This record gives sequence, structure tokens and C-alpha cells, in this order.
Amino acid sequence: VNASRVLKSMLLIRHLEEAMIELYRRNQIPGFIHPAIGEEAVHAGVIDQLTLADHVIATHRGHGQALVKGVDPARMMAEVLGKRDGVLGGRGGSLHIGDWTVGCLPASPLVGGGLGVMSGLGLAHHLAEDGGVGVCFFGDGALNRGAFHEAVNLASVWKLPVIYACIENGWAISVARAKATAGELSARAHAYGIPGTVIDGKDVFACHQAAGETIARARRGDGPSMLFFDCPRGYGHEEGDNQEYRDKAEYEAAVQRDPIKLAVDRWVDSRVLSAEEIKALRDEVAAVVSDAVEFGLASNPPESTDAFTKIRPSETIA
Ligand SMILES: Cc1ncc(C[n+]2csc(CCOP(=O)(O)OP(=O)(O)O)c2C)c(N)n1
Ligand SMILES: [Mg+2]
Repeated sequence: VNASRVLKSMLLIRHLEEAMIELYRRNQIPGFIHPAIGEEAVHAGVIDQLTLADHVIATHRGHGQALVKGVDPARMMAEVLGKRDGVLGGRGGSLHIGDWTVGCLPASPLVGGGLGVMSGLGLAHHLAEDGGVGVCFFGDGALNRGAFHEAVNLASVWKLPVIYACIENGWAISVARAKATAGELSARAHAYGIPGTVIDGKDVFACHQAAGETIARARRGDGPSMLFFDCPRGYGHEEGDNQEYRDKAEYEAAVQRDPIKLAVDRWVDSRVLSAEEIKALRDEVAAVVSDAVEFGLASNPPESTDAFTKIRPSETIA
């Protein structure tokens, strides 16, 4: 694991989202935001191993996934604020975050909406024989959608280079996983003849290693895999969710294991990073975040006269 690069990714996700939360509370952000606080190790550990030519499709909780894939933080912030300098011209916002030019497809806010799309992209990489892979992130709520079974079944039959990365945070809004999802998680993968492994989603080293193996397998042409990142939700479903439906002790246990703190402690203990190096990374990230906020706030909303442009495949977005 490249410690400074991976830590920088995790810090950037955390602090850019904290800045979004603050702006949201000041009513600056239209719609909803779904922070991924506590999921940073999954995003950083997995996507760190992809190239620009590989693809990711993010979820409704996708800022971190998009940031690590290479979406520009300032243009992401402008997008979330609904401004014309956003990655999608301010038309998509948080729930569609992405940027084709860095291999991050605009997110599907439909639960499980990315699964079929990514199997299609896997087919494109397979037919092009370009060695590229796709990673489809999705939540445990998507495990029970018909689209999940269709997408994974065909990917297995056709040996497509796709990693299905389930972020299992224990909840789908206010529905606990145990109330909605039957059986063992890994059985969902084994049913389609592909590997399915449960990983500690708060441990960036474990995330990195498991993803590395599945990415290598996909690149070799040995087909798809599924990873289940066990990552108890340490935040509300969306900003503003007071989580009245949740048991306090269960919530507190989820918050307790902070992936950033766990990684920092390990790097410091093993002398991979010094306290000074970590401070320098924190300062660097803080500057990127404050520039992103400034850029986003200074940008203007889209022109109404632009509403019917850039809606056809032949027209580039933003
Ligand atoms: C098809 C569909 N049904 C319902 C919703 C409303 N919805 C938004 S997020 C969500 C829960 C998703 O849970 P999960 O997939 O576990 O992801 P998490 O929010 O836990 O990250 C639901 C039901 C939706 N967006 N799409
Ligand atoms: Mg969930």
C-alpha cells in the first residue's frame, strides 16, 4: 500500500464531505447528500489500484468513489452546489456524481442502478480486449433487486472483467439488513459461480489486498468477483437523518472503528509515516478542500437557456 497516497485519498474524502455537510446545513446544497463517513477505506483501498482506463460507477453515496477515481474536488464541489462549473455543468448534483473523462460514470441514484450498466461496460472492455476492468459499487440494499441477479449472472457466463463491490453498512435507509436480506452474503456470489469474500471494510489494508486479487483475476480474463465490505454505518442515511430508528449502542459501535484512525495508528506504529508527514498531508488536503469550497461558491448556476443542450450522446457534457 502506498501509505501517503492512500491516506491522502481517505483524508480528502472525509474532509470534502465534512465541508459539504457544513454547506448543506447552511442550505447551500439543493437536494440530498449521503455522506460516506466511515467508508473511506473501501473507496481508497479499492480504487487506488485502478488505472485511468478502468471504470467505476458510484452509488448515491459516491463522492469518495468519484474522488479516488480522479474527479476534480473543486468541480465536484461546484456540481454538488448545482453550479455551471461542476463536472456535469451543475445538472446532476451529488446523486449523479461522476466524470466520463476519468472513467467515473455518473452515478445512478437508483438502488442497484449501476449493476447492469457496469456489466455492459465489462462487456465493452472484454470485446475491446483492452485489459480494462470495471468496479461497480453498490449497497446491501441492492442485493435484493432483480437487476443484481441479471447483471451478475451474465457477467459470470461471459467472464466479464467486473468487480462487484458491495458496501455492506447494515442499513438501507431505516431497514436493517437482517430484516430484508436472507442467507449468507457470499452465497449470493457462489450462486453464480464466482468468488465472493467478506472483508473488513474499515481496514484499508484488507480492502486493498482483496481488491488487488480480484482486479488481477479480472485482468487475466478469469471473470468477475464479488467483494462484501463489512462497514457498519457510522452516520445517518442522508445528512439530516436523526436515526431515531436505530439502537444507540449499535450506532456507537459502528462509529467507534474509524478507518482513518486505524490506518494512521498502524502507519505510525510501524514507522511507515511520521507525525510530520501526516500533518503535511492533512495541511495539503485542507488547502484542497478550502479551494474547492471557494471555487464552488464563486461559480454561477447554469443558464436556463442551456437546459436543452448537452443532452444527446453526441454532445459532450460540461
Ligand atoms: C430503486 C430504488 N428504490 C428505492 C430508492 C430509495 N432509496 C435511496 S437510498 C436507499 C437505500 C439504499 O441502501 P443501500 O443499497 O444499502 O445503500 P446505503 O444507503 O446503505 O449506502 C433507498 C431505498 C431508490 N433510490 N431506488
Ligand atoms: Mg446499506
